[in-house]
Amino acid sequence: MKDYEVYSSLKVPKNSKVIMRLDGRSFHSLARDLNLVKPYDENFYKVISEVCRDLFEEFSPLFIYTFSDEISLLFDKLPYDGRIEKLNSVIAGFTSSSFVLHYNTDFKKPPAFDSRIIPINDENILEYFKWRQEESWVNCVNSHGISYLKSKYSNNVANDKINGMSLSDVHELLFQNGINLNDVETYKKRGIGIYRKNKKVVGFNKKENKEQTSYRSHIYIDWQIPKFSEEFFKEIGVLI
Ligand SMILES: Nc1nc2c(ncn2[C@@H]2O[C@H](COP(=O)(O)OP(=O)(O)OP(=O)(O)O)[C@@H](O)[C@H]2O)c(=O)[nH]1
Ligand SMILES: [Mg+2]
Repeated sequence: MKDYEVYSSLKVPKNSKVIMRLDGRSFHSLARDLNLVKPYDENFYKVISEVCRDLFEEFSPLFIYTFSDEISLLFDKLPYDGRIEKLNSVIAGFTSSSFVLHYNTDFKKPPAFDSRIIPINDENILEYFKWRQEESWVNCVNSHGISYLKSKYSNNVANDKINGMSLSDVHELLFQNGINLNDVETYKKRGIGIYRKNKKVVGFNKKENKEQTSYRSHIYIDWQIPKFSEEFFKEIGVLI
């Protein structure tokens, strides 16, 4: 019967870095069911950031990036010998359970995340994360735009209006009405990064009878990430 498990030996290419992207299933409905604050729900973002910490501790990626209901993990070494079925199912399952544990509320339906695997070359890592960060900005402008329009018009009219507008139109509309997106918190515009950072630890060396400085790495949740650049990825040790 094992012969029927035709996909179980499918693996990611050897020696390739890999990005896994998870996305909340029907989180539009989940946001409605849980009465999430629009356009940005601070508690939801805190929960997602803790899910990312769990993912980092469990699977040791190089870097995680998250905004809205999506999470991208960059790996250089993969668990399960790179087996695609294992990776997609275990990591999506782990993410969903972590989300439920951290949310600690009554859900109408069990939340789930989908998962995809993207093999990536070093040269394309920056491009990938810039692409997702650009999407985070689009999401920021549009979600503020639709919230503003819904405060003035019916849902249908607001949806029609925003569909006919470019990103800069929405930006301008918000600005004209006293909402300056420059003043919005960084994580809403650029998302959140999770990576290892060195912490300085000053101890006392009894043998040598003097203070000693060492560095210990810890998982850092960066709510103030810059616009992604080569320098940023070099600084956090993802690119050389
Ligand atoms: N109110 C509120 N909603 C949020 C927030 N973050 C994410 N969402 C919701 O999550 C959705 C994510 O978009 P998508 O992933 O495209 O839509 P989805 O409903 O999850 O659909 P699928 O991913 O295709 O299953 C948004 O449309 C919002 O409705 C938040 O901070 N506040
Ligand atoms: Mg989704």
